[in-house]
Amino acid sequence: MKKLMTLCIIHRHPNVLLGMKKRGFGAGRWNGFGGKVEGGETIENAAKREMREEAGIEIKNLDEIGIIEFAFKNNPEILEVHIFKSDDFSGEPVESEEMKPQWFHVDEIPFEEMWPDDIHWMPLFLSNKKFRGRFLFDKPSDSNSVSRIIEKELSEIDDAIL
Ligand code: 8OG
Repeated sequence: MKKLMTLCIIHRHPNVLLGMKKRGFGAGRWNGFGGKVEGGETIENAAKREMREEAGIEIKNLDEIGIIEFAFKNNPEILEVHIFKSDDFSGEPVESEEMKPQWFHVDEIPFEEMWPDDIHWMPLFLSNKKFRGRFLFDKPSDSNSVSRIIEKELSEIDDAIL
């Protein structure tokens, strides 16, 4: 069973826009903005909608940079997360019920307070290299328990085939 998800990070060098997730899956962590793709919606439109809902900004243009599959041990569900980058938006990021946005310098990304896989693919993201990956975690993650990566595959891929 696969669940399609989006994750969008605004990158206006030397800063990136992250949000502190206030509730639900991944609460207590800094992350990009995103969520589930709904029926009848393109993945790109889902990414834009989530940015609007979670940070109050309107994305004009975005690029798909990576696709990562996440799985948790003893759970057949796979989260297929499509990772987008944008520097082209209107409006000012505002706090929503779900996220508290904040700009970070690329040298000060708070990896200790992020999903443990992010430190692996963020360098590719920041240097505009496209990638595909798969991470298996030992257990589902919530704000009270640390989950660890038990399998990791990550490769940079040709621009044309993402
Ligand atoms: O709708 P919901 O709030 O559950 O969406 C979860 C968000 O978290 C969605 O944007 C996808 C994203 N996400 C995962 N796993 C991981 C991960 O390992 N790293 C990062 N950075 N984001 C993730 O679902």
